[in-house]
Parts: sequence; structure tokens; C-alpha cells
Amino acid sequence: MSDRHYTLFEEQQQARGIDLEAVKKKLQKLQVETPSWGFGDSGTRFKVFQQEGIPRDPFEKLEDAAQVHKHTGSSPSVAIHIPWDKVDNYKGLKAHAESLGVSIGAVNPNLFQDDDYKFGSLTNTDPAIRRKALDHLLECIGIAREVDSNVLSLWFADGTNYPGQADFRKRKNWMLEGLKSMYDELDDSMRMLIEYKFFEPGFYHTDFADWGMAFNAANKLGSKAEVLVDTGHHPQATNIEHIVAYLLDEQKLGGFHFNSRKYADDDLIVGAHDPYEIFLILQQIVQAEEDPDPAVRQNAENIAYMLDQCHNLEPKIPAMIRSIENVQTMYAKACLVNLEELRNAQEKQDVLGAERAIRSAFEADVTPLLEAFREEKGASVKPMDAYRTSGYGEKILSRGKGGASW
Ligand code: LRH
Ligand code: MN
Ligand code: MN
Repeated sequence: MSDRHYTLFEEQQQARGIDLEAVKKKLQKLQVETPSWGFGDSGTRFKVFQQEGIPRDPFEKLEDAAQVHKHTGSSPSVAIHIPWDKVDNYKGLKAHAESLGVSIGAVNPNLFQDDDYKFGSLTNTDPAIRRKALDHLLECIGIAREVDSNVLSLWFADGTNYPGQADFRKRKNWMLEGLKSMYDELDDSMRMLIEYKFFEPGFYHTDFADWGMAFNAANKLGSKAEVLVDTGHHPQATNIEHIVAYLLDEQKLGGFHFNSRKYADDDLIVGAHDPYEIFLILQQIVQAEEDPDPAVRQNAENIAYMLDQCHNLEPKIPAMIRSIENVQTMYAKACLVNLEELRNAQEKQDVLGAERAIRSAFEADVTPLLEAFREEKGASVKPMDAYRTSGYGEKILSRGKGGASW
């Protein structure tokens, strides 16, 4: 993209009342974590296809994640999942990340792949299993300390398949009891994010089925507990941006797992289906970043942005790059809404004017802005192309097939 394109774009945006230098500063701050598990083999319940060149251990997953950061300049941390990323020496894993120019981000306990958790983890009727689940959560706090992470990201598969299978209220209380014991062990700098999902693997009820349940638990626990919104975890047509605005207003929005879906928890590349949805979510955040209330602004500044995607068919590293590009694109567009114009239209109850204020930003082509931003940052101007021609994809083929999978 030439300087001429950027200059023209800047003039057009200035005429709309938008300062592109301010937008670039905001883009600079946007950091999106990649998930270690998104670099491993994955699939559906029907088949996990093995790809060539998949990382064989957590160290190689970090190496692949570092490539995403190298080209996008915006994904400097990597979430880990325990025990998928279990190693003997977490300090060594941290040092390896640092040597690659990335760091370890959220630590995700795994309470869904052990036979003992068939009927629940923290919600199991058996106190010994509840204790085992709590011990794993505490182990993960210890791992977070070792890798210098301050985010514990919690998702519970706990749920049931049939009416009458379990006592909802007993489980609710066991869940809260376990989380409280975990909460009490967090360091002051740490926070725990509670992720909800309306179904799967439970096909009848899930203990944290929606944002209200996660929000209620986070409120009962205290200021170090917040809600995590995975964009794939809602019934069809849920207004996620409304949930996001509500949580921001309550200062309880802890983080995101971004991904795209058409039907259920599809874990596809961000923005692949309904890019307008991710734009509208990010637009609520941009509004909160400019809110007169400092508490709302502070929540907006502290959101942990993460990808949570699993690729069945496509190569992993470029899929991750595409998602980061798509988040950046939608965030850049969200920053192009003229908030004064929007507020004026809202005050005047000018429905069409307000809708136009939002829509006109979505329709802008932000390529010149993103390319200028990346160039200034020293990242690749065209991350996907740069990765494809870098030779890294060919180099890792020597790892062969049969890498890490879950
Ligand atoms: C559950 C989920 C959760 C898990 C991840 C692998 O569907 O979104 O975040 O940790 O997938
Ligand atoms: Mn998730
Ligand atoms: Mn999910």
C-alpha cells in the first residue's frame, strides 16, 4: 500500500472527524493471545486429521505461536492448557517463550479429560473427586506463579444429559464452594476468569450455562473473579455485544475467547461467519474505552483478549494469523465510529442516523491503516503473505506427522 493510499484514507477519515493517529495508538495496545492447543492436531468427534509439521511438545507449540507474533506484532502471549502442556520444568518453558519473544499467558486447568470427571468435577457427588478437581485448580495456580502469569482461565464441562440426573442446586453450591477455595489461594496480582457455555458436552444442563451464572459466581467470589466470553458459546442469535456492554458496565468483563461459528461451538477462524458480530462487540469496547466513568475505562483496558480456535482442515499457523488480522481489522473499523455523531443521533432519537454512524465505520476499507500501523510497528505489512514466503511452513514438515493433539 502506497503512502498515497494512506494519505487519501487519512483525509477521508479526517473529514468524518476521526484522528487516525489516535486510532493507531489504540491498535498498538490491542494484544490478542493465541491458544497453545490451536497449534496441535484437532478435529471433530468424528475424526482428528493428522497434519504434517504439528508441534510435538509444548516447546514447539510456543515456537509456532512466536511465528504468529513475529508477523502480526500483536500476539505476544500464549495460553497454556494443563495437562496438555504439562512439562517437568515450567521455568524452562517460560525461558523458552522469552527466548522466542513471547510470554506465557492464561493458564487453563483441564477438568474434562479424566475418567473421574465423568459425572462432574467440582460438582461431583463424590467429595474425593471434588477434592481432586480443587487440587488441580490449585496446582494450576502454582504453575501460573512459575511462568509468571496472572490469569487463570476456567471452563467447566460439568453438566448432565437427562432430567433428574443430578441436583442442580447441590451442584451450584459445590461449584461455588470449590471456586471459593481456589479464589482464596490466588495471589493479589492474579485473577480468575469464569467461562460459560450453554451446552456440550452436557446435552441437558451445564453448570455454568450462561453469562448470568458466571457473573453471579464472580460477584460472590470478589474482585479477582471475572467473566470470560467465548463467542462460540451462546445459542443462535444471542446479542453478545449487549452482554459485553452489560459486563463492562459492571466491571466484570475479564476476557474473550474469540472464534467464529455458524452453528454451535465451531471454533472457526475469527470473523469467518458474521464479521459484523465481532465488529459490534469490539465497538462496545471502544465505547467503554472512551467512557466518562474511570472504572468502566479501566475494565476495558484490562480485558484479556484470547483466541480459542481449533482447526480441523486448515494449516494452523496461517489460520491463527488470519484470525489476528481479522480481529485487528474489526477493531480498526470499530475505532472509526464517530462517537459524537453516534451520541447526538441517540439523543435526538434519530434511529437511522445512529445506525449509519455504526454502519459507515464497518463499511470502511481499513487496509491502508493496518498496513501503515504494521509498518510503523516493525511487523509484517502483509502478515499472511510474509508467513507463506518465510519458509517456516516447509521447515517444520521435518517434524513429520503425529504431533500433539487433544
Ligand atoms: C470449551 C472451550 C474452553 C476449553 C477450550 C479447549 O468449549 O471453549 O475454553 O478450555 O474450549
Ligand atoms: Mn473457550
Ligand atoms: Mn469452546
